[in-house]
Amino acid sequence: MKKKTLLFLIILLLGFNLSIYGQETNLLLNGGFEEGFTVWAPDTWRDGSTLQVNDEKVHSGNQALVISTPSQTNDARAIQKVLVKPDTFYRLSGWIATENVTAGKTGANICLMEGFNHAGNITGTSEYQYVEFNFKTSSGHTEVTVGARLGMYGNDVTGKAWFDDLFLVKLDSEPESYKALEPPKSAGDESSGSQGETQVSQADAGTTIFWIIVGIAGVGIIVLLVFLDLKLLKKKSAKKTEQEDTDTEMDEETEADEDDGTTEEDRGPDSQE
Ligand SMILES: [Ca+2]
Repeated sequence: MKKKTLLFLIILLLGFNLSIYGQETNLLLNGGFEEGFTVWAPDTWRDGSTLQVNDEKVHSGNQALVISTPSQTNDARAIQKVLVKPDTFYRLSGWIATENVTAGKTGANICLMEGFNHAGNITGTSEYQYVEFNFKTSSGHTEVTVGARLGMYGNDVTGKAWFDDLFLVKLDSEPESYKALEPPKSAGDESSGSQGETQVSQADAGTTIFWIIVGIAGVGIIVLLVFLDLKLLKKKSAKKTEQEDTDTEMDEETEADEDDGTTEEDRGPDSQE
C-alpha cells in the first residue's frame, strides 16, 4: 500500500470522528423512549396516575411515553437528571400529544424540575406538537432535572399525554430568546438525587465506552494498514533479494565460463607442447 493511500485513509478516519463531534448531541438518554422506561424515573405528586412506555401513539420509532391521570387531578412526570456546564446555553425540545387534558391550567409540557421553566402548555385534545425552550445555566449549575410532565406545581390536571423525541442540546451561541436560570438552591429540592446521579454516571459510562471503541477501531485500522504496508515492503525486498541472487548466480556462472575459456586458451599451447 502506498504512503499516499495510507495518509488518505487516516485523514478520512479523523474526518469521520470530527463529523460525529460536530453533530448536536442529545444529552438526554433514551429521549425517544425506544428503550422503554430506561433511565427515566416516574415521579408523581400523588397516586392515581399511570406512566407507561408503549406503541399506542408514537411520533417516531416504535414507542413513546404516555402519562394518564384519569380521575383525581395530579402533577405527574417522568424525570431524568443530566449533567450541565455552568453559564451555558441549552435547548430543551420534544413532541407532545394530548387527550382531554384539563383546560385553564398548565397542561402537558416538558420542563426543568426547578422553578416553573417549561415548554408547552397543551390542554384539551391534540395531535403531536413540537415544543421547545432555551435556557442559560447559572454559574452554580452542574446538573438539571428534565421532566416530561402532565401538570405543574399548583396546576393539577386530569387527562392523557404522549411524549416522544425529547432533546436537550448544548447551544454554541446565545439564542434569540432564553430563560436565565436562578442559581440552584443548596439543598431541599433534590427529589430523586441518588437515582438521577446513577443515571448520569451510566450516561457518562456509555459515552466513554463509545469513544473508546471508536478509538480502538481507529488505532486497529492504522495498525492493520501499517502491517499490510510492511508486508508489502517485505515481499518487495524479498523479490529484490531473489533477483539480486539470480543476478549474482548469473554473474558467477559467466565469470566461471570466462575463467574456463581463459584456462582452455592458456592450456591450449600447453597441451600442444
Ligand atoms: Ca419514539
